[in-house]
Amino acid sequence: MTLENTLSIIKPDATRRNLTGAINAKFEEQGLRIIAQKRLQLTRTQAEKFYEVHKERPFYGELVDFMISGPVVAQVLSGENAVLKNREIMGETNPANAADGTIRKEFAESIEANSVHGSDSLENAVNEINYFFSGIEIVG
Ligand code: IDP
Ligand code: MG
Repeated sequence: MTLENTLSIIKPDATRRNLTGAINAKFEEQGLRIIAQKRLQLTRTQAEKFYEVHKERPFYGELVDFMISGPVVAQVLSGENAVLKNREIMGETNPANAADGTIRKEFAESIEANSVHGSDSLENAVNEINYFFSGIEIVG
C-alpha cells in the first residue's frame, strides 16, 4: 500500500456553477480524503507560473485567461495511489473522451473548461502541493 498526496484544483467553470461539493463527493465516495483545501482567486502571474510547462502550447494564453476568470479551489487529496486514482476519478482531458461517472464526463464544459486539475506524477504532485500549501495547512 502506497499512501500518496496529490494536488487537485477545482477550476473556475466548476466554482461558477456551484459544483465544489458535488466534485468533492466524487473524491470522497472513491476513497480520497481532502486533507487541505482553500478557495483562491489566482493572479495572472500565479496562473502563468503554475502552467509554465504548457508555455509553448498554442492554448497557453487562453488557459491562463480561463484559470483567472473566477475563483478556484486548491486541494490536497490523500489516499492509496492518490495520483493515479485522482486521474481516474477526473477522466480524460477532453470530456468527449472521458469515461462515464468521471468528473469531466459529468461536469466539464469543454476540453479547456474541464472542471478539475490533477497532478500527473508523484514528483509533480510534491511540487504542485508546495506551490499552493505550507506544511501547517495540510492536516492528514
Ligand atoms: P490534464 O489537465 O488532463 O493533465 P493537460 O494536457 O496537462 O491536461 O492540459 C492542461 C489543461 O490545459 C487542461 O486541463 C485543459 O484545461 C487545457 N487544455 C488541454 N488541451 C487543450 C486544448 O487542446 N485546447 C484548450 N485547452 C486545453
Ligand atoms: Mg496536466
